[in-house]
Amino acid sequence: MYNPEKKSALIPSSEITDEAVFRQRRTLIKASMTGAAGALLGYSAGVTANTSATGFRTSEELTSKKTVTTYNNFYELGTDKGDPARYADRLVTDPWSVEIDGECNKPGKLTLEDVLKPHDIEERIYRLRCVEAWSMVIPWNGFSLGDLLKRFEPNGNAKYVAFETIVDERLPGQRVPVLEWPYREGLRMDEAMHPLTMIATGVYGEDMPNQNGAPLRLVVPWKYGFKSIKSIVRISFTEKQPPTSWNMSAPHEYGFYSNVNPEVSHPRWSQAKERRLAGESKGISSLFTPKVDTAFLNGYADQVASLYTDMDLKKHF
Ligand SMILES: Nc1nc2c(c(=O)[nH]1)N[C@H]1C(S)=C(S)[C@@H](COP(=O)(O)O)O[C@H]1N2
Ligand SMILES: [Mo]
Repeated sequence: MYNPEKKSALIPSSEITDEAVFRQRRTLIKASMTGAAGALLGYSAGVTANTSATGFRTSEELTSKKTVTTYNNFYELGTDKGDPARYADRLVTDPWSVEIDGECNKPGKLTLEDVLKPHDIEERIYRLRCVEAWSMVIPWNGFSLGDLLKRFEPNGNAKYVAFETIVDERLPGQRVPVLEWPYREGLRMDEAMHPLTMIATGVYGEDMPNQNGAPLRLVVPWKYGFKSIKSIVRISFTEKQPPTSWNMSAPHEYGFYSNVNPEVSHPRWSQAKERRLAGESKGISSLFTPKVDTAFLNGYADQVASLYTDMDLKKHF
């Protein structure tokens, strides 16, 4: 089994920037003050600037609300990182409904209110690691996807869950065939039911901004960001592995699983490090955005590695 702690101890000291060392010390101080044992262990084990995330929170410095809401990927609104915020009002979220279909006993079309009403909203601080090698630490509001899925009573044939984003002629990005619309994503049933997998309805304690995927989106913290599909209008229980947008567009570059893995390079770049857009950093163009080691399963290995025992994650990338 791949051990991220071991790997981190092997990184030559020449790769440790002053900035990383500074941040490491600062986090150590923070961790010892709050008694965050997980963070402390993560740091003492090696030079990595990643702590392991325990439960629903990581103790790392939050990415600023400004960066979280202005540096986005949401191709329905455009491919530039600034487009989603720029064209946010083109996404109309009222009225909103979600269609549930496929292998379940209780399919149907639910209003947004019916989808959300029975669920208690809590805050979870998750890392989100984009396949483009930048990452953020984001305080989401929402609940476990599994609690929602159970309500529809998936049957014995339900092996996967598929998700679709809204299609609407008012969305400027959908006039361009960069991807085949609707945007689609999918999870294996056990991944979907894992308590870390989240339906987010807000960020920074406020309603979800349109550019972040209002009114409800997925957040799967141990997978590359593109799995966290925004503005969901359909959830389908399927027996076969469902088609997913990025895999359809470039199958040799983006697999179905897309678990964050520093050992498996993207064909065009390494995935071993990431630029952490923390604090007030303005986005990836900032020269001062520090690079940190990418952690196996984005630091959530203790919680989710058991989903992949006996699977070759180089083959199932
Ligand atoms: N519908 C839809 N969902 C999407 C995307 C998209 O283009 N369309 N981009 C994905 C990618 S690549 C990333 S990294 C995350 C970014 O989420 P954020 O903008 O809230 O940080 O959303 C994901 N969900
Ligand atoms: Mo991404």
